[in-house]
Amino acid sequence: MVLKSLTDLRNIVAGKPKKKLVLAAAQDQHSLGAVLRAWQDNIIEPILIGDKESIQNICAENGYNFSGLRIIHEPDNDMAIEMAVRMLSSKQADVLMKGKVGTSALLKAVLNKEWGLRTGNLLSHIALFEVETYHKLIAVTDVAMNIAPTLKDKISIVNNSVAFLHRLGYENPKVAVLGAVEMVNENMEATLDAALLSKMNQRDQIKNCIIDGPLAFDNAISLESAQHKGIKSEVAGDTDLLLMPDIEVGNVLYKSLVFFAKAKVASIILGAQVPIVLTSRSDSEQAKYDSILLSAAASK
Ligand code: COD
Repeated sequence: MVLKSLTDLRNIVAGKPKKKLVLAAAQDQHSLGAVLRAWQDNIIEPILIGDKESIQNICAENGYNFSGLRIIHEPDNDMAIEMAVRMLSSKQADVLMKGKVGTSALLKAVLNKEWGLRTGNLLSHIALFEVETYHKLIAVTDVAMNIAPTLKDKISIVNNSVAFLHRLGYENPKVAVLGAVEMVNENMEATLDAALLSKMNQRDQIKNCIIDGPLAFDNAISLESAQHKGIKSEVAGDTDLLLMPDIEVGNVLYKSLVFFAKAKVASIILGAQVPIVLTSRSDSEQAKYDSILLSAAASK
């Protein structure tokens, strides 16, 4: 099975018990709007931690119905993050979501050695895009957490992503490892890593997926473009997952898809004890809602 649209996630969520989601530093309009909509739609049971008065004011100003909502008053953002993370590490909830705080502040708390949400695995970010010009959803990793992944990190990022896609119903996802060119160039490290990952996949060192690379972006997503260059590949033109060489390339692709191609997106952090919804401030309320849906679909 492959997913064609983000609304397909609803079918996956429909068969699962409702998840408890903790929103840290909840005084953020788009996050609150998305969380309350997901609550209404019976996808999650929210717990809000943050400045109670601001939360209530935002709800009142935007006409959000907040009666019966669980709000824990903690006006200090660092304390709110810590309380939220501790609630998850002590198994009182199922999903963590970032509210009005910086990405790295939340990630540092998640990585806290004493009370964080580490598992011993590398944590990585994955985004699922619905782009009008592509025939199915396309996943992109890592555009937000690992800054300059080594080959070892890339193996973990692929493994995290493939396990996640399996949970969504994919049997053998097709993984394109991106470079600037499709030939191995000893001066371009991304192409060397790509070739090694492909070989490791052929030798069953990385399982349950088909990896090919290096592939330039056009070859990865367009069969015509790959054929034009004479590339023979099971992945080219039918990629399920794009592996980025680093965070800059990933972040620029993410923003280009959203702002130029008007793509819809949902994203989460994988590899921690629980899924983490970590959308950026520029993401729309719809993207936050779809990310909540994705976190519920990804939860066991
Ligand atoms: N998975 C598991 N453990 C990790 C990871 C990871 N991805 N990254 C770091 N750690 C562990 C390290 O092993 C170490 O034990 C500890 O955490 C601290 O590691 P540092 O010193 O390398 O990392 P930090 O704390 O300086 O930074 C970690 C961040 C995740 C905050 C950092 O990598 C970061 O800022 N990433 C980019 C976040 C960002 O700005 N995204 C915005 C794009 S929208």
